[in-house]
Amino acid sequence: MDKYSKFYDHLQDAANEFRKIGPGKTIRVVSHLDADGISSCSILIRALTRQNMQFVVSIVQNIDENLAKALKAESHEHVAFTDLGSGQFSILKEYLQGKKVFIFDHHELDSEQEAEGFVHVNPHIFGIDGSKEIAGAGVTYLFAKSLDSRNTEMAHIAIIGAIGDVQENSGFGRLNNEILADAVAAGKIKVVPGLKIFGTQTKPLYKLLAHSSQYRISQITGSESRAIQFLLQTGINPKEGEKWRKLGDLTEDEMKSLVTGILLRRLNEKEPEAIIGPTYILCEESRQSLLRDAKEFSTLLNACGRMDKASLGIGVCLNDKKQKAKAIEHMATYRKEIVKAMNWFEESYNANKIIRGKNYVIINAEDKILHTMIGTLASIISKSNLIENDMFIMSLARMGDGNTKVSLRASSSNNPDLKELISKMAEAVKGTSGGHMGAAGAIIRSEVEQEFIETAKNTFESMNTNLLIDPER
Ligand SMILES: [Mn+2]
Repeated sequence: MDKYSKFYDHLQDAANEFRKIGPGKTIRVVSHLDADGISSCSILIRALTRQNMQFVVSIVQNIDENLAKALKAESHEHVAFTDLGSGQFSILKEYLQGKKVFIFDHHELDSEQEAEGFVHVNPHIFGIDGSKEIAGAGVTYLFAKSLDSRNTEMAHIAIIGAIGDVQENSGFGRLNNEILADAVAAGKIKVVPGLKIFGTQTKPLYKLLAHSSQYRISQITGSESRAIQFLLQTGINPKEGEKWRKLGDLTEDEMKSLVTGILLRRLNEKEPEAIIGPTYILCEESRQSLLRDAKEFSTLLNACGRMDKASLGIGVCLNDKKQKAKAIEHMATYRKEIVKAMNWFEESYNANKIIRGKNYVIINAEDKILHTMIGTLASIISKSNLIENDMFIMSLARMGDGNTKVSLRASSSNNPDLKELISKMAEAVKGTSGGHMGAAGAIIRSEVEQEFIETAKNTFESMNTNLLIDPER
C-alpha cells in the first residue's frame, strides 16, 4: 500500500472514530489565525453542522502551555485542532489527557505524535510533504469528506487555504490537485490561464501591468502611460466607455494577445513565462467581486485574521452575504495598516534605525506595529526591491503580554530552511517557534529581545550560501 492510500485509510479511521461522538455534542475547535487556519476551521464547522453537532471556536496564533491549561480547565470533552497542534503535540498530550482530541494539521511533527485518546491526522506521519502537497484546510477537508461526501461543497475553501499557505506554484501537488478536482466538479472553481500578478480581479488593467513589481515587463513596469500605450498597440482598449477595464473584462482573444505581448517583452528575463500561470476563479462570486479570485479571497481571510476579525473570515467562507460585505469593507482598513507599517519601515530604514548586516535586516518595531502584522511586513519587504537578494529579513513586535513576536523571511528563491533556523535561535532564549521552510516565526519573552537579536546576528553572519537548501530538494 503506498503512502497516499495509507493516508486516506487513516482519514477514514479518523472519521469512524469521530462518528462515535454522536450528534448533539459540542466540539471545542481551536484553529490557526491565518487564511489556511480560517479556511480549515470553516470546513470543520460546516461538517459539524451537517452532523448536528455544536461547536465553540477559538482562533489563535499559536498553542502554548497557557492555552493548553485553559482548554484543560474547560468542561468540553472533545477538542479539535485545525492547522495547528502537530508541532505542539507534547504540550497537548501533557494537558489534555482524558479528553478526546482530534488534530488536523500539516505542520511539521513534534518529537511526540501519539497519545491515548488522540486522533492525529497529518500527512507528514505518512511521509507526505505537508509544506507543499496539502494545507491544514486540505487535511480538514479530506476528513470532512470522509465523514460525509456532501462536504465536497467546501472543496474550494480547502484550495483557498492552500493558496494562503503559498502551496500554489503554477499548479498544485498531488493531494491539493485531487481537492481541486472536487472543487471543479462541484462547480465552485474554474481554472483559467492568467497573469500571476496580484490584483487581477480588482485593479484596472493598465495599473496592474505598470505595477507588477514581482514580474518585470520591459518598458512597462513602472509607467502607467506606457502600459496604456502597450495595451493600445496590442489591440486592447484599456477603457470601456468611461470605465477602465480589468483583466477579467477581456475576451478570450484579447487575453491571448495580452499574454503574447507580455511574453515578447520578457524575452530577456530568466524565465519569461513565469508571469503566466493558472488562476483560480470562484465561479459563484460576481464578476466585480474581490472574492472571485481565490488568491484575493485568501488575502482577505488573512486580513481578517491579522486584524482580529477571524469570525468575519469564517462567515465569508461559510458564504454569509452580510459578513462578506463587512469583510470587504474591512480590507480597506487592513491595507491602510500595511501602508502605515511600510511607511514606518521606510522612514526607519532611511534614518538608519534598522539593524543591517551583510546578509540580513533586523526590524525591531517594538510597539509601533501590530504584532499580527509583523509577518506580513517581513513578507512584503522580502519581495520588494528595497532589499537585495539572498538576505534574511527578521521582524519583531511586542504582543503586549510580555512576549515578542518574531517573523523570519528570506529574499532568495532558494530558501534556507527558515523554520529550522529560527527554532535554534528561539531555543537559545527559551522561546517557542513554528512555521514552514519558507516563512517561520517565534515567540520570545520581550526581556530577552536584545539577547535574541545578538544570537540572530551571529547566526546569519555565520551562514554562507553553501548552507542554502538545494532548490531541487
Ligand atoms: Mn497552514
